[in-house]
Amino acid sequence: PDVCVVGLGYIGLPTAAIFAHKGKQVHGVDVSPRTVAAVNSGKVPFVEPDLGGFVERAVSNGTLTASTEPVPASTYIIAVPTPFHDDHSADLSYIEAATRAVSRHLTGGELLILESTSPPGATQHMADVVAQERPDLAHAGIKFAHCPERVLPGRVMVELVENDRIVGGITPEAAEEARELYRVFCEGEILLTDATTAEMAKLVENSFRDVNIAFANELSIISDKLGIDVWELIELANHHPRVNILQPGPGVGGHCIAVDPWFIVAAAPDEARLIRTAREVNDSKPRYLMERIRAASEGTNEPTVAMLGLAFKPNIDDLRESPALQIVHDYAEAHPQSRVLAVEPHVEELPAKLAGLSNVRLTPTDEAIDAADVVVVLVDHDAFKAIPAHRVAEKQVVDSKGLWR
Ligand code: SAJ
Repeated sequence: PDVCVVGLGYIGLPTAAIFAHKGKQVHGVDVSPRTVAAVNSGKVPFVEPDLGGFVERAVSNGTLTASTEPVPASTYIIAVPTPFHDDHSADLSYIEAATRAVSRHLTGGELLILESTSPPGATQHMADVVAQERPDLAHAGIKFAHCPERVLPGRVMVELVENDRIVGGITPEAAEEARELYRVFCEGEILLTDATTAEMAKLVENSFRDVNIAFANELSIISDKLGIDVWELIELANHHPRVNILQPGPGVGGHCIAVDPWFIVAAAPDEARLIRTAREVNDSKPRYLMERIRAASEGTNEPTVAMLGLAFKPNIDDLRESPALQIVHDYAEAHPQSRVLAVEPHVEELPAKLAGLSNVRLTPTDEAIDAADVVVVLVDHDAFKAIPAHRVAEKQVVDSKGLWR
């Protein structure tokens, strides 16, 4: 094949499918036999609009195949997870394992591209792993580059094509070659740099958003203390031509923005003071809201609390690293005498994390509001925005998203 993509998740599979769509011969690799079987039968094992059609067509016309082991190819793209350890430093074991698996098939002259979001130095580390595994190929012209993805889940097939991309090479030749490859489908600008700058660019983009959300979250806590409406405050301040404050909420979720800034902190612990504090501010927001819920239910024996939303952001069914889910779990666990009615129109059953708590029940929106002493807004799904304020006029309300200002 022309391209071998290792890791068929949220990034690897769309990338494999779009290369195949553009006529490249692509082989996908995943450690999960279930994922491999799904792809080989033209199916997508997760939810992403439009991806299904691309995969189905590519598999049926033979341009996309999959297996659990890499195969010889001229280019390898590694798109595996980079979780973090308890001390917040990056866990590179998936990248290392993928690189070792690929190493066995190298013959010289190949291009290896790291797409996984990675701490500074990870691309060089990949080169070091290959050097260690294959000393026989020390002068065989193997090239290494980092090309971070920046697509928004839910819009991946559009953003893959339209977004600008950064390509960082261990050498300028590696970057040039990677640019030629991405030109096949990328209609945005492709900007060249070195590998470490490319690694940092991705981390910095998500940290920028994290720091700005932390600013909004801090303002919401200050506003509560001063007895003013943070939503009105932000709206007014944003009328200034050079001010654009983001929206506060229950915290920051998902598997990117709440993770990536820690890689910068781990790389420069004494210097990354603002970035670390922003993480701490956002991570502490669930605890702050739990205290507000407790205060709102004070004086009510065995209070019934309606919790609106479990997802990590509006209008999706993704519960990964969701602060809303954490709040519902922690509150229910700490207050066994409370009856917790979890409302999430995008899921059909109580998520595993809540299933063990006997005082939590997945409840339809209207039923939960009618039964509640306290109504808590955790996610601003469109379905909740349609609820008129008079429906909660008689209730205690803790509104983390400013639904009923
Ligand atoms: N959030 C707020 N207030 C806001 C905006 C967001 O509290 O004003 C919260 C959301 O509710 C959510 C979290 O932040 O819990 C993150 O949501 P998001 O929509 O900002 O971002 P993600 O995690 O879905 O995707 C991000 C994107 N990065 C940037 O916008 C800089 C995406 O482009 C990246 O590709 C993706 O991370 C990634 O994979 O790294």
